[in-house]
Amino acid sequence: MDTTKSADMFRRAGQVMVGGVSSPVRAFKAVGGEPLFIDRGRGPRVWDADGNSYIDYVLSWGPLILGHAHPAVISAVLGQVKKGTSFGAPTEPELRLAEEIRRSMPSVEAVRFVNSGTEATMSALRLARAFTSRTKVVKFEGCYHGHADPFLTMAGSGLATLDLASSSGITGGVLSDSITLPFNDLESVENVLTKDGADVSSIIVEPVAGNMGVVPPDDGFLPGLRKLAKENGSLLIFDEVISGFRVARGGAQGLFGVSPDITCLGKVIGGGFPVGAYGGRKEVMRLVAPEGPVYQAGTLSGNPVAMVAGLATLDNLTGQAYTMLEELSCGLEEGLAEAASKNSARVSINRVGSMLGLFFTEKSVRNFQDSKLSTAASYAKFHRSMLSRGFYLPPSPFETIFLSTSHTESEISQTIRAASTAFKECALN
Ligand code: HOZ
Repeated sequence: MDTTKSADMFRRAGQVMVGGVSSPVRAFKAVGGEPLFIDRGRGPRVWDADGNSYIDYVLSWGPLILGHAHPAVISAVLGQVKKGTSFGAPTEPELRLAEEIRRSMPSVEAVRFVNSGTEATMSALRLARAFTSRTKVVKFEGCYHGHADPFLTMAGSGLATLDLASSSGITGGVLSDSITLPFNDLESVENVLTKDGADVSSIIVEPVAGNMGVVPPDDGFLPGLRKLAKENGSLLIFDEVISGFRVARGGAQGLFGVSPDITCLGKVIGGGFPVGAYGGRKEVMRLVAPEGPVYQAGTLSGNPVAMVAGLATLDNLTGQAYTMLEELSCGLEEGLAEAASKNSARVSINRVGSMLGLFFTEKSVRNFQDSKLSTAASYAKFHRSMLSRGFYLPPSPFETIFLSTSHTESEISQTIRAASTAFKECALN
């Protein structure tokens, strides 16, 4: 496969962009080789700068649940662009998207749009602190809530990929307000609340963890968090930036029947444009300016182009679309498991809807420590082998394999066939 143009551009990018990329995981450090420069995408495929085509399972890290360049999204975006791209004033599309979110997620009685998941979680924590007049936050190892200071310890995604326990540049004071516990371990939450509960403003969790590979909540974990938070007078924050509108129309909270106090959203609700949102009970949200004293603002917040792209995406996420996604994703899970077993590759697969995590360990993965048992070298080898055959997987074992409604059984069976060979290569080493 000729990737000369990507290689040239990566060299040029290295001169003028930090690490040659705009976000660390994209640098391919965990899988070796160099990032591809992507030129275009359509449906389940992307094409790199050299014209090579790949079946895409990154999907812009989750937003593109309808696949690339979906006609309804493109037409909505073009229609809005012709009318104007940003007004810094209220628009009907943001109102309609807020109404749609409210309909799908009844816990979100009022919402505030921002520009990224990071802004959403950072603002949600500020709000929880204001509402409870408490400082500390309980969070979980391997969950990733964007790159605001309080969340950057023992986090998943890029930190896990680069094996960083935390980030430089964060004060000890900030970190001392964050309590990080093992995912799926209710007992540790109970212990912390017994000891420090009076200081705990909130418990934040990815209800389906998607930044340490995919790790579903154990039965009872989310309801347990709900109960403990309530008893302690803390707010429960669901970071549904990845899972919102992805694992079900009502997100993980709809799927598992647990209502948080605050929900953070992003990715799918922007249909491939920069977006974030946080929302929850009116009693909590009315503390946000201009109704209340918690300040938070943004020039491009509720940007109409992102809003119409999100609306077009949600319009196309029918019940049938979710059923189809479930069937396809189940087919991929089963096919990969069978291919691995036939080729003596020791893997464990987690899946919730169209989010799939592939771990090179036999142990079933329930938390960050388990996910770190996945052999990094095997994932890297598997990734390179798949890429060379035209399959674009996340360049880190600590990310999610995503499917879209544009993938079909044909792409799934091609993927399973290629994976079979790739697993064989991994098992030989
Ligand atoms: N926030 C993404 C991980 N869940 C990574 C995005 C990127 O590096 O582009």
